[in-house]
Amino acid sequence: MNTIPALPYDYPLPTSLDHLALVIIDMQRDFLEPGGFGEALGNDVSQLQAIVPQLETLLQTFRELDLPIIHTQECHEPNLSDCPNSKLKRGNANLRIGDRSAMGRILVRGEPGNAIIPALAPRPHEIVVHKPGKGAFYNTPLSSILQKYEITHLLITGVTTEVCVQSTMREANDRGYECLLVEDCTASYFSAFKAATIEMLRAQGGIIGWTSTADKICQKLSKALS
Ligand code: C5J
Repeated sequence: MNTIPALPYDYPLPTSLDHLALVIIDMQRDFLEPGGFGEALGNDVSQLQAIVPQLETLLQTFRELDLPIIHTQECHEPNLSDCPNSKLKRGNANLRIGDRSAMGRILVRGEPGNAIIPALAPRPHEIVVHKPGKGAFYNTPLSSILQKYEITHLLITGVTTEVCVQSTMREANDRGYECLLVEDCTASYFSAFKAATIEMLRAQGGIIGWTSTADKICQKLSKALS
C-alpha cells in the first residue's frame, strides 16, 4: 500500500490520488497581514506568515499533479445574519466582526481583509468554501462537494491550528474522512496551542488522524505519479 511517513504511523493513501484533497483553511489577509484583524487583537502575525513558503510548495505540487484543492474563507454576510451572538459578542469589545478596520469590515465577505493572501490566491477552477463557523462543514456545501468529487482523504493546512483547523479536522473525522494535518503548513498565534493540538489529534493511535510534514508529502506524491 502507498503511504506517507507520518505519526502515529504511516498514512495510507487512497488507491487513486484523485480521492485525496488539499484543504487550505482561512489563509486570509485579516489573519496574516499587519494591520489586519489578527494583529488588531494583539497577536504576532509573523508566526502565521512563517508557514507560507511550505504551503506554497505543497500547493504547487497539488497544482502540478492536478489533484483537488479546496480553500476556505471565514466570512459573513454584510448584514451579519449568519453570525450568531455566540460568535459576534466574543473577543475585544472595541473591535468585533463587522466593524471597520484598516482592511475593511472584519470577516465580512468581499472586504479587502477577507481575501486569501496573494501568495496562495485560488485559481479560477479551484474550490473556495465560504464558512461562517470555525469548522468548514458547518453551514457550508463542503460535504456535498467532497461527495461529488469522491474525495475520501484530506490533507489539512492553514490557520489557526487550534481553532478553525482543529475544528475542521474533527468534523471531517466524524464524517468518515481520513485526515492528515500538515505540521509545517499550519500555525497559531500561540506556539504552545499548535504543539498541543498536534499531539492531541494524533494521540491514542491517531484518534482524530495523522500528522506529517510538507517535504515528506511532496516527495511521496511526486513519486506516486512518476
Ligand atoms: C479564528 C480561524 N481564529 N481561522 N479563525 O477565528 O482560526
